Amino acid sequence: MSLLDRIEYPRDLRRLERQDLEQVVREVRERHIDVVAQKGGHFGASLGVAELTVALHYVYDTPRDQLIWDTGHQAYIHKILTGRNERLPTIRTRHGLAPFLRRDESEYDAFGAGHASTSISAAWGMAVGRDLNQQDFDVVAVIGDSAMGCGLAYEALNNAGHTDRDFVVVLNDNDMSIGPAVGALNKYLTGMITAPAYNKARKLVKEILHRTPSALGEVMEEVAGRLEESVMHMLTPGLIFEELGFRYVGPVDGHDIGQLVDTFNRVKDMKGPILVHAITQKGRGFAKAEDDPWTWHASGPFDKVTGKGTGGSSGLPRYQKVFGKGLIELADADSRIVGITAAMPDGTSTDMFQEAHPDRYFDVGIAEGHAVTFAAGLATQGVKPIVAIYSTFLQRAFDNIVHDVALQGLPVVFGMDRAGIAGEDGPTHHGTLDIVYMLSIPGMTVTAPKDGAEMLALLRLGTEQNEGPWSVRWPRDAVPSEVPHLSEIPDVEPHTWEILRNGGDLVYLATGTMVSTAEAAADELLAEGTRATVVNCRFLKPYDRAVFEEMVRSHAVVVTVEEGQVTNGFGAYMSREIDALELANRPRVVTLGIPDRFVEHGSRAELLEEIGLDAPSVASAARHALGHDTPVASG
Ligand SMILES: Cc1ncc(C[n+]2csc(CCOP(=O)(O)OP(=O)(O)O)c2C)c(N)n1
Repeated sequence: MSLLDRIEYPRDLRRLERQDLEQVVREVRERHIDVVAQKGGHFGASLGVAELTVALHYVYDTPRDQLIWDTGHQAYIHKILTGRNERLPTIRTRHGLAPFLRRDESEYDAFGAGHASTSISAAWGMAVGRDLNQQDFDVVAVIGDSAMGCGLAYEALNNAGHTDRDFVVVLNDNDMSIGPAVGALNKYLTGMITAPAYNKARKLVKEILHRTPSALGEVMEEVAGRLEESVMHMLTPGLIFEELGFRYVGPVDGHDIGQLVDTFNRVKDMKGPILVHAITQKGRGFAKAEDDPWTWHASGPFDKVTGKGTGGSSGLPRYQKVFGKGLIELADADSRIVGITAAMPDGTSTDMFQEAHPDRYFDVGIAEGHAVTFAAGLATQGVKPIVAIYSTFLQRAFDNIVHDVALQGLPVVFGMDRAGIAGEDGPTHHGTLDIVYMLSIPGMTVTAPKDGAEMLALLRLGTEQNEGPWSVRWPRDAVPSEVPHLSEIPDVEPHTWEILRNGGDLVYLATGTMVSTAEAAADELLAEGTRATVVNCRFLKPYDRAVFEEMVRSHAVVVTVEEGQVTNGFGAYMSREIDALELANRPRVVTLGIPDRFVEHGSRAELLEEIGLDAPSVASAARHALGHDTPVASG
């Protein structure tokens, strides 16, 4: 029987002897590798924190002590040790374990996660709440070095430092984001630790201080120890945290389970805000991931021996790749174009652009708000920034878009990837709100292409105009048809819609991905003798006034379809515009979109069907509006 078989919850782990922990670490790593090899999922980060996870649950009395993991992509081993080992293979599948952390999934998930850099703020709130409630437990946040580069983390450190509240932050420093870690903090942390001068100095201090004859006894040993700690603080990366009012502990070897257990036991007895700096290696224990942690941040199913992917892929490229290639083509043609990403070079395919135009590529780290205001600054200088950020992460930058870009009428182009249902990554990653928030901003041009070629045409048009901000959204999906080279893609006339077919019984005003869905629904209806008009509403705002009026005046039923929140979305906007026409015969308006609730994780197809955005549901909504519902057979 393996040790892991005896561990269902951390209390079982805490019953083991210290010398057993190394074996536990080996077994949880093996389990994690097995499951991700079979099912796919986030990979390298959990391998890197295997020792940390075991040590934290061993030393701290979880769930009474609150453990807050930042982002949650590194929490597979935490899930293994907290009652979810058996269900781990269901992770990221519909009705299975959540991809990240959720308070309603386990009492061991002290705080929900999915977006980066929230852990210190949340943990600080918990520590203050604990003190207000006069309770007594430990609060420990674990944050990666890239997440530590986000402004939110510093707002929290700034708030928490120089207080006397007990509170621990563990900095998991693996020198990686999803791709290479960027920025000055990263250089500072790794520069200090890897500099030969630092290691030499550290050795020297140790030697000098401990050379004192042991005859002087334990007192001198202790004094020497303390002196060593103080001198080290001046030499280690701890200085920055010490200045912020944290007691710095480290750097500790994050793969030495004994050292980690000792450190956390010591930290448990210390008072005030403490920062433990653990050095780890992303992908640890799986050679291919150690060698190439970027590729192995997340993976589809793979062969454990060869590392080769075992999942299939469709023939057509993904939108993100079409964007990456198109961005290069746009920049080839216009030297003022630059590309910006916020720590998602491969997720947005801006890594392709980096290779082609390294001097015009900017990875700002996990700093979406900064990315947007930085782009605004560039735009004041006549540079043409294309900011590529996932729809869900751009939520963070709402005020930057409003205050720094739109209010100043600056021509910044926003490329929003993963717009709509993001599939297996679940509610933290679905891009359900961008239509709503972009529509609400005065002066923002809001567009949604029906395919890859139109996406590039809209991006090109965005970079050619000088009037103000411009947004283009695309899904986490393959494009529906081949995409030619940019030079062969016809121009799109500004603010125009495209009538794809004329029916007469009803009109679908469809946006983005929902254009092909509406066409499929129209095919279904046609087979029953119902003729639908389908309009590609690629400009959501400003919209095509002429076609809009023509459609609204000539159809008794208008069905809007969007892959975004239906509350305050495109349909709501159109409905209001229809009201404003004050027609004697106002058409019946049906608005289809993502319902007013958080949608769980699952495949895109499963979820679109669940929320009524698949072709049969879109057809049946029209049928219902026309009063053509087929009677349900009874009996
Ligand atoms: C606000 C936000 N932006 C971007 C991401 C995408 N993302 C997930 S993990 C990650 C890298 C995290 O790096 P680090 O914090 O160092 O943890 P590691 O993976 O190295 O353990 C990024 C950029 C996110 N989850 N949230």
